[in-house]
Amino acid sequence: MDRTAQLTALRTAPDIAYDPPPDAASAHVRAARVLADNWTGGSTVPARSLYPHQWSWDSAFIAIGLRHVSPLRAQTEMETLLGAQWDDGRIPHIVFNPSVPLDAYFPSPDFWRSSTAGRAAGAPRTVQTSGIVQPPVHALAAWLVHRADPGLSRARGFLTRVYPRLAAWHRYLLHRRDLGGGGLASVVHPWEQGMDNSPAWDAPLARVTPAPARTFRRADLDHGSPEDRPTDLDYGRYVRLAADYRDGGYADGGGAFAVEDPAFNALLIASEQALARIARELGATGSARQARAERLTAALIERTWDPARGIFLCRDVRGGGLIPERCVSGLIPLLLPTLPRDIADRLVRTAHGPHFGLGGTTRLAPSYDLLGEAFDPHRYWRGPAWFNTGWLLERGLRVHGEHQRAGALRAALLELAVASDFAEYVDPYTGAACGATGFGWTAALTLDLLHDDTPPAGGAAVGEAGDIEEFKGVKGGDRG
Ligand code: 9WN
Repeated sequence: MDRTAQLTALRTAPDIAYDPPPDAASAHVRAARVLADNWTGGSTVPARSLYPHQWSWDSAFIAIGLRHVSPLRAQTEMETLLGAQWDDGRIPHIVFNPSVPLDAYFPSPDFWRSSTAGRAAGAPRTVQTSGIVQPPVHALAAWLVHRADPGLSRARGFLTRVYPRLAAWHRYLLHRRDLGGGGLASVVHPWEQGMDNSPAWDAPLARVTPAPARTFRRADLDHGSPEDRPTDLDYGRYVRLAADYRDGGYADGGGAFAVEDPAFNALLIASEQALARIARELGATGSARQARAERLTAALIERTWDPARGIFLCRDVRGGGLIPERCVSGLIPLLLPTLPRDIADRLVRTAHGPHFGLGGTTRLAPSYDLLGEAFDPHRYWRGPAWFNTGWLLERGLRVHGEHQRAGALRAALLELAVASDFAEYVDPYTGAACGATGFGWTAALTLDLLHDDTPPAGGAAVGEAGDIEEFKGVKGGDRG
């Protein structure tokens, strides 16, 4: 065991609260074990060696799976993350574990200097965090966690406590991050969108002067192969953007990089719909939130839908214009039940066509266009398939009544997650494992897929009425 793993090791092995099948090698037990191994007492690390702290959207996905194992731990996961929220509403993308050595991950707390450089923006004093954000999956996760055990949730006042924080988070994104002026939230760093090395960033990043390689030391290369990870030049640009943001006190508005991303905004919309449900559970009407979700959906279509390509694109707010790269983020709006039917149908066709190969040449949807110039089946976010995007697409297919295709995708996700030992990502053609194994959201979303007992193919099923109905929102229509 390396030093980081020792320091973050479990104090006590948590119980598995649900009733797993007796076969210790079953997918349920193996996935639950990953989450147990990655649990640090208040949250779950994405991967012990490569990512030894708490990550924002990882924690949301992890909570979605963890709720089937321990609703209490799932609530705690969210509460720990929200405990590190800044006064301006932002939820930082990393919450650092103080017992992990500084050199275990770069950029470390002494790079971000949140409690000093972030003071004006209201960074917490007692916990060290990064200063950027990640996709807003949190309200959706909180609602799904609540639904796993409403009695426990009500007894602990879970929603009552998290709702104001989630509302402040959305306010931050909608007001401070509307850098394009069209109603959508912009990301100000590739790490914020979560698909760090996507070819969609190449053009906007080209304007950024890289920080010299000698000024930082990459810890990711201690664990991952350089051919699979972003290049030093990419890292130099990531560092420059983050350092400039920090040196400006994490104030929003003036940075060199600002992009409206369809997945980030689709997740904001899905979470706004979830906040409407939380508001209703707490006795309010939620109607203003539902109306806002509909306005955001209209803005998403107006600003990022490309009818000719049949996919949503990223909009480069600084360079002005759509970035003509087909990335999996452009398929994610399928998860929105309120998407017009013709757009949903086009997205389904694009996902199953030559650019993403679902149901044909690929096992899982690649992160980037199979026919794109920058495609590489192994390099970070430039081709490999991730399980969180697969899970979102599976839900999107089901929400839009594509049960057979959703069933096929679900079966592939489950098979490859287990066969790859819950890999961080896989080769989209072969399913071969890449990156870390024992990866948090891969295990968690496996549990979520296993928990849903919808038959792999066929019409709407009895077991489906729960989460998917909740996910659909007011206007959702099942075409199954
Ligand atoms: C930077 C933790 C995170 C994920 C991201 C993924 C990767 C970090 C990195 O790991 O990003 O945040 O060091 O590359 O791209 O989606 O949240 O799992």
